Amino acid sequence: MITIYFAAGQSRWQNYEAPLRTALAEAGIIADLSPDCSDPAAVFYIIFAPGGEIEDFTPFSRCKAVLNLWAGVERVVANPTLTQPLCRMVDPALTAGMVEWVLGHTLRHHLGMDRHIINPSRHWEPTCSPIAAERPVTVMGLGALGQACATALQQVGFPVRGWSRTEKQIPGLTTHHGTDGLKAALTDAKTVVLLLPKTPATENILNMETLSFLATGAAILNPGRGHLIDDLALLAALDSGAIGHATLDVFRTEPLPQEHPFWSHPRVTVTPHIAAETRPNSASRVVVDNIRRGEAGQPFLHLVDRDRGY
Ligand code: NDP
Ligand code: OXD
Repeated sequence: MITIYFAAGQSRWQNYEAPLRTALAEAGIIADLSPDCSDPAAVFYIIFAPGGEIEDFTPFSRCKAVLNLWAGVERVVANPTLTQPLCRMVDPALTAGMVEWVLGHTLRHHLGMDRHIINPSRHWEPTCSPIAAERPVTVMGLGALGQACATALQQVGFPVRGWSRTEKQIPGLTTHHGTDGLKAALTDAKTVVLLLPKTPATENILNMETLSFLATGAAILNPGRGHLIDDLALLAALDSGAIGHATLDVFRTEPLPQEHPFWSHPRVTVTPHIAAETRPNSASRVVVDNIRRGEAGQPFLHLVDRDRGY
């Protein structure tokens, strides 16, 4: 019998208890799974989410892994008390959700859908949009989510460039990497999708200079993290028309404060950090697979590199 502490909050427990118990049973793992913990030293695995119960991991002296329900780890990765392996969420359903959000919002801007959806003056003006092949898209971040989105966009017909920290070769995509590759990745892009993690190196990656590399009127989609964009530089670029629209799902402060100019800007769409949710059924199978691996002495999947910060 192994002890698993669900330290991701009571409200999540409602949604996760049944799927986790099912996944454990399917994996043949007999476990004491609970959202309460009276003896931290008895815990073998912690299922974690930011804002949950644990700030100090020190008492969990026999814990084999901390299994984060979020893909992003910036709120736990630098915790100095965390010495156990940290695994992040790579969930097929979360990835599918992100692909759908990115495709949907890319196509909204590409097709100019707003012109017809919001047309109170009943203006009849047939226009012929360029096809996807004429509208280059750049995906910043080619990890689990970025690669899936880039590939889906490419399959729709967009010429897709990707940018990552290390060099990559991905069929159908033009790839760039590192600081030296940033300008080539962004130059003349009509749509930019940000799927980078929050680390010191990615802070303000879209700023006054890098925004100027994009095609005039480009659309920006940010489902990554708020700090990836210099907000003031973006607002200035939107005001001047250099950037046509920004669809933002993540912000430096969440919920986005009521007085923030993004709410009222005509060229900004705010979505409330819903681009891709971790889905309990599939996420439970991911978590349990890592527990199974830990018990079988196999390496954990989706391990976070603490030095890199993601
Ligand atoms: P991954 O860790 O799989 O991928 C991260 C990518 O970013 C990698 O390609 C990595 O490069 C690249 N990268 C990291 N640092 C740099 C850098 N300094 N310069 C260039 N590239 C860099 O993450 P995921 O794809 O799973 O998720 C990405 C982010 O999406 C999460 O961190 C989270 O912030 C956000 N997210 C948002 C959600 C939402 O609902 N809005 C839901 C889930 C996630 P390399 O491959 O070379 O290491
Ligand atoms: C995540 C997120 O990181 O929802 O999983 O942003």
